[in-house]
Amino acid sequence: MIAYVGIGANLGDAQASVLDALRRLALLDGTAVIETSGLYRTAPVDSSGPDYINAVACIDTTFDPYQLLAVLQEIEQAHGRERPYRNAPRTLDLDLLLYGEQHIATESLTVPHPRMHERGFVLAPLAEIAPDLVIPGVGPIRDYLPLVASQAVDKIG
Ligand code: A4P
Ligand code: MG
Repeated sequence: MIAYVGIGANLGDAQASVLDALRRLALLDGTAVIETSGLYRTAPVDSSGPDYINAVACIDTTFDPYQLLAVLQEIEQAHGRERPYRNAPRTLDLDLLLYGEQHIATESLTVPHPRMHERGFVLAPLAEIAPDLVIPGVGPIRDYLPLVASQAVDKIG
C-alpha cells in the first residue's frame, strides 16, 4: 500500500534525527521509500521550543496500518522520544498521514491524520513530492496550501 509519513523533530540535532528516520524507513521489511521531500525549517504550531525540522516520505509497504504505526513508534523510541504532555517538543515524531485511501478512526489511529490539512509543515513537503494529492474526505492539498501561507515554512538548502 502507498502511505505517506510525516516526520518532525525540534530537540537535539533535529536535522540528523529526521535524516536518520528517513534512513530507517528505507530499511523496514517489506517497505520501499518511493520519494522523500527535502527538509523544512518550520515554526512550532500549537507547540513550543526551537523551530522544527520537518519532512514527508512516500512509502510502499506491506505492513497494515497498525503494524506501520508500531514500527514508526519504534523509530521514535530509538531516538529517545519522551511524551511529557501532548504537543511537547520532541526528539522525533513520525505520523502516519495517509494509508492509501483508507479511513481509519480508532482509539490508537486516525487516518487521514486529522490535522494535516491545516499545517504548513505537512502540506509544503507533501506538495513538493505529490502536488496533485487528494486527502480522502478532505480535498486536494492544492486547495489547502493557501490557507497555511502565514505559517513559517522554509525549505533548507
Ligand atoms: N495516533 C492516532 N492517529 C495517528 C496517526 N495517524 N499517526 C495516536 C501517528 N499517531 C497517531 O501521538 C499520540 C497518539 O496518537 C499515539 O499514541 C498514536 O496512537 P504522539 O506522537 O505520542 O503525540 P503528539 O505527536 O504530541 O500528538 P499528535 O496528535 O501526533 O500531535 P500532532 O497533531 O501531530 O502535532 N509544529 C511544527 N512546526 N512541526 C511539527 O512537526 N508537530 C506537532 C505534533 C505540533 N506542532 C508542530 C509539529
Ligand atoms: Mg505524533
